[in-house]
Amino acid sequence: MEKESVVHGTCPHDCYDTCSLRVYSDGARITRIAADPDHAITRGFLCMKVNRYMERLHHPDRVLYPLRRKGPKGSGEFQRIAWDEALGEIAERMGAIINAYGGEAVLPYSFAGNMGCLSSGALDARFFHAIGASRLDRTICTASGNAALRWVFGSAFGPDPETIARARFILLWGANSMATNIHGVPLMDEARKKGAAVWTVDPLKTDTAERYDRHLKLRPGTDLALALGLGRHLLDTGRYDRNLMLEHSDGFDTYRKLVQPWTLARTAEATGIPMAEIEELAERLAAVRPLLLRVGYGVQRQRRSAAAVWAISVLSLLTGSWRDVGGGLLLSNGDAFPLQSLAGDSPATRTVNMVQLGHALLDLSDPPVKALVVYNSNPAATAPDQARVLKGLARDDLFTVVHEQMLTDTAKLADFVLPAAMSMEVWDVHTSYWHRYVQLNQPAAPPAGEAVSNPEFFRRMARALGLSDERLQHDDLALIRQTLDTDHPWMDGITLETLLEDPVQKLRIPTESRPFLDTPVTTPHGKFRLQPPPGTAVDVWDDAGDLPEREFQLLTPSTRETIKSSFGNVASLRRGHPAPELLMADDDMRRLGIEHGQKVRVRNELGSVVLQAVRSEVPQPGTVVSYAVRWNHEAGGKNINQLTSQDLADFGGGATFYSARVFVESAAS
Ligand SMILES: Nc1nc2c(c(=O)[nH]1)N[C@H]1C(S)=C(S)[C@@H](COP(=O)(O)OP(=O)(O)OC[C@H]3O[C@@H](n4cnc5c(=O)[nH]c(N)nc54)[C@H](O)[C@@H]3O)O[C@H]1N2
Ligand SMILES: Nc1nc2c(c(=O)[nH]1)N[C@H]1C(S)=C(S)[C@@H](COP(=O)(O)OP(=O)(O)OC[C@H]3O[C@@H](n4cnc5c(=O)[nH]c(N)nc54)[C@H](O)[C@@H]3O)O[C@H]1N2
Ligand code: SF4
Ligand SMILES: [Mo]
Repeated sequence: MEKESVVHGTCPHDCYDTCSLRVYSDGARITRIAADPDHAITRGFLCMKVNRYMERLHHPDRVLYPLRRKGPKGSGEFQRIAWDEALGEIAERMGAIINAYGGEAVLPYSFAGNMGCLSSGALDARFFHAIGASRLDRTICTASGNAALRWVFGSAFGPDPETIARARFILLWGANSMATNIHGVPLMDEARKKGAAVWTVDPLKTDTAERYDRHLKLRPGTDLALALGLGRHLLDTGRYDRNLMLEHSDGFDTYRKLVQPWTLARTAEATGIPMAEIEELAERLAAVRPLLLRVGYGVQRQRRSAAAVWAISVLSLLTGSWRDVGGGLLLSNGDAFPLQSLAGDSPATRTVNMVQLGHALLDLSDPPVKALVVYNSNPAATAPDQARVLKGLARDDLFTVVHEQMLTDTAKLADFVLPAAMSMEVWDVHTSYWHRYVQLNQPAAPPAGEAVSNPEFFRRMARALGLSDERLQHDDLALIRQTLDTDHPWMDGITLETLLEDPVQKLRIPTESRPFLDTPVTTPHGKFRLQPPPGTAVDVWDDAGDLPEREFQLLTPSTRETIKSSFGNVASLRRGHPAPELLMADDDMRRLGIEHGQKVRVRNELGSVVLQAVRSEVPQPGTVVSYAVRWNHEAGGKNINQLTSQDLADFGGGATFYSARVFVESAAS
C-alpha cells in the first residue's frame, strides 16, 4: 500500500455548515475522512452522518457502471453496459424527442445533492440551454423565505455566524440547530456562557428547544400572527427604531395598519402561546442587545411562508437589531458570494416549478414532458404529492435518465442510470448559505468504478448529442477560474492559485461589518421595504380553528440521521428507527385508541401511507410528526410525501410541505 496522502475537501451536502474536511487516501481509494481542526466553523468535528461517510462511499447501493433498464419500468432490473453504448442510445432517444416535440419536451430536475459550484448551475445549465430544454424553477427548499428576504432587504444576506457568540438574546425561530446546523450549537453555547438567553419558537419540542432556555410552542403556520402581534406591542409601547423605520424604509404606514388587529389577546389565541409569554418575549426584543433572530427554513414551508418571513424581517428592523455586531436576522448568507454564474445565457423556454413535478409529468402539453434528466436529487422520495410523481415517473412513454451515486427510488424508475462520482473524487469550489468561506474541494482519489463528476457527465452528453459549442467542453479547472473571475472587492485575491495554497478563504467582508448598515440595502430604491410582498394577503387571517377529531396537522421536518433522502440507506444511522414512524402525543393516541408501536394508516385526499405509531413528547396534541424522508421501499413503495401537496406558498413559488392535514387510524381497521 502507498503511503497515505491527504487533501482538502468540502462537505458537499445541503447543510448550513459546509464543513471543511481532510480526506485521506492510499492513492487508489479513500481511506478516511476527518474534520478540519483549524476551520473557524467546523472546529474539528463533523456530524453523525459524515462521521459514517465510509459506509456511504463504499455502499452496496452505489452505482458504479452505466445501467440500462432490462425489466418493466420500475422493476429495478438493470443491465450493465458501456458508457459509449449508453450515451449513444440516450442521444438517439433524446434527439428523436427533440425533433418530434422540441427542446422543451426535455425537463431537467435537480437540486442540492452536491452544493458545489461545478456540480450544479454549470455545464448542466449550459447543456440544457443549448438544447432549449424547459427550465426548472428550483423552489423546493428556500424559495419563499429567500424571496421575502430579497423583498425586504434586497438580498438573502445576514450577519456573519462568527458573531453569534456576541449576541445576548437569540431567538431560534423555526430552526432546529441540533439536527440541521450542529456547528451553530457551540456558537450559541458560547453566547450563553457569556450571559445570553436562547429561546426557540417551534411547534415541536425538538432537541434544540429542550437544550435552550425557553420554548414557545406555537401552532404550526401561525408565525405571521406572532410577528405582527410582537410588532404591534413594540409600536404601542413606543419602543422601536424610528430612524430605521422612517428614514431608511418605505411602507411604515402600511405596516402600522397591518399590525393593528394584532392585540396580545388575539395573537395568543391565534398562536396558542400564552399572552404573558408573548409579552415577555416582546420585552426581551425591546431591551436586550445584541439581539439575533436566527430564523430557520421551517417557518417557510407553510402556506404563509413569505408573509411570515416578511413580518419577522420587519421585526428585525423595528427592533433595530441590525445596529449591533452580533445582532440582526440570520436565515441565509446565500447571496453574499459574488461568484460568476457558470450557467450562460438561457433561452426563454417555459419554466416548470419543481414543486409541481407531478403536474408537469401528468398534465403538461404543448409539448408534454417526454424526457426527464435527474441529477443531484431524488424526487421519487422528496417531491410532494408523491402519488402523482410516481405515476408520472412510471409513464411508459417518458424517457428518464438519472445520474446518481446510489440506486435511489428515482434511479429505480429510470431507463438509464449513469454513475456519479462522490465529491471526494472530484474538483469543485464551494460557498455556503450560512457562513462566509469560499472553499476548494480537491479530489483525494479517482472516481470509483466508471463514475464521473456532474460536469464530466454533461460534457459527455453534449458530445453524444453532437453539440459543438466549445463552452460545453470546458474542463474543471477552467470552470473554477471562470466562477472566481470577478473584480468584486469581497473576492479580492481569491483565485484558483491562492485556493491551491490556502483552500479555505473568507470573503473579504470584515466580521464586524453590519449588513445593510455598513453595506448597501440592495432593493431597487435602496430602502427597506416594509410593505408585504405582493400577493401575500397579510390582512386576511383564515385560521382554520379546531380540527375535527381525526384530523391532524402533519409536520415532516429534518432529522439528525439523514439529509432528506441522502444517508437513508446508511444502516448504522437507521438502527434506532428501522421502520418509518409517526410521532403522536399521548392524548391523541389515547383518544383514538392507538397503541405505541402499532401500525397506523395516515391518509388524506392525496394518498396514504402505513407507519409505526410512536408515543412522543415532540408533537403537541393535534400535530403529528414524521421525519423527512425515508426511502420508499420501507413503506411498501411510498413515503410520507404521499400526504404533502403541490400547492405553492404565498410568494416566491416555494413548497408547502408543513401545511399538510391528515387523518390517522389503526391500520388494522
Ligand atoms: N416531506 C418533506 N419533504 C421534503 C422536505 C421536508 O421537509 N419534508 N424538505 C424538502 C427540502 S428542504 C429539500 S432541499 C428537498 C431535497 O430533496 P432532494 O433534492 O431529492 O435531496 P436528497 O434526498 O438529498 O437527494 C439528493 C440526491 O443527490 C445525489 N447526489 C449527491 N451528490 C451528487 C453528485 O455529485 N452528482 C449527482 N448526479 N448526484 C448526487 C444523492 O445521492 C441523492 O440521492 O427535499 C424536500 N422534501
Ligand atoms: N441532519 C440534517 N441536516 C439538514 C437537513 C436534514 O434533512 N437533516 N436538511 C438540510 C436542508 S435541505 C435544509 S433546507 C435545512 C433545513 O433546516 P432548518 O432551517 O432547521 O429547517 P427544518 O428542518 O425544515 O425545520 C426547522 C424547524 O421548524 C419547525 N417548524 C415546522 N413548522 C413550523 C412553523 O409553522 N413555525 C415555526 N416557527 N416552526 C416550524 C420544525 O418543527 C423544525 O423543528 O437543513 C439542512 N440540514
Ligand atoms: S452534513 Fe453538515 S454538519 Fe455534517 S459534515 Fe456536512 S456540512 Fe458538516
Ligand atoms: Mo432544503
